[in-house]
Amino acid sequence: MDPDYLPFHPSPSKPAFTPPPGAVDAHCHVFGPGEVFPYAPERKYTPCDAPKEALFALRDHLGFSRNVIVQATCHGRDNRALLDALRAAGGRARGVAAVGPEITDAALTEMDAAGVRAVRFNFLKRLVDAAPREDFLGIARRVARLGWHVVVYFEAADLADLAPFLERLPTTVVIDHMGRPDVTKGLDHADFRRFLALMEAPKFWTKASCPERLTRLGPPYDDVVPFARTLIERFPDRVLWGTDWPHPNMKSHMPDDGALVDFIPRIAPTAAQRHALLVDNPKRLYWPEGTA
Ligand code: 0GY
Repeated sequence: MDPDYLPFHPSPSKPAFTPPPGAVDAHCHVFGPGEVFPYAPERKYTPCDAPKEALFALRDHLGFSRNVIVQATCHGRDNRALLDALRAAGGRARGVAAVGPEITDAALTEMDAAGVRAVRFNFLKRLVDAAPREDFLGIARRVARLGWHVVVYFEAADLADLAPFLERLPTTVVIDHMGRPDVTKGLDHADFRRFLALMEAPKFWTKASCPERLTRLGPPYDDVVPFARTLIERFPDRVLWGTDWPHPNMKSHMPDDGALVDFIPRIAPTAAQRHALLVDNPKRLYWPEGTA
């Protein structure tokens, strides 16, 4: 099956910015290879194969130490490619899985042993069919017992409807891609203000990721800088950063991952901010026991 969007960048540049030792790419994916780990029949897009070896090579090329690998919708609730990558990473990757209410406790325990530390609930209508929120709450209560957290993906316009549900979740909640603001509307728009208000509660975290998805101007993503800077300034201890490699569903342009790394000093201008964003924050959430 051919992919239905652009392939990932074949030769990302070496970034000018050197990440601090221990830096974590806290949002990336592995896809397939489809012949070994087939894509979900219910998927809404077919990705290019993006196997673990390519992800680990990119990690090293960009100067990162660790990855948080996030289950994407093209693999549905079949987490085998994710678990395979985690087991191969030698402790240098943690995972965010997608599960349904049918998941057994034994399967959750097995995932925990492989390095899964969270489940992801996806609310993007173009990516998934709607699922009952009570199911999500039940899953969250179960994984809370393992010390896991919840990662959520939604678009800014849906936050008003989702906020009461998010507030009921019993775990830390990490919100993908800054809650996907419409950057043309500016920082003062009601949607972004609502997002900032939600973030005031200490259980909410977010990822200053995906300028390539949020921009209307294209590289070097000037229109996204104020959003990411605002979040990092206001919530320095609760923001993560990730490449989003291999950038599923990118149809306008395919980012150079080296250029994405060079975006970091623009959104986190001080060394202290960058250390929190890239090392301390992800470590607290994904390697609280310490790293080798
Ligand atoms: C992302 C973004 C996207 C895809 C997925 O699970 C997914 O399929 O998250 C998207 O299309 O916006 O976070 O990688």
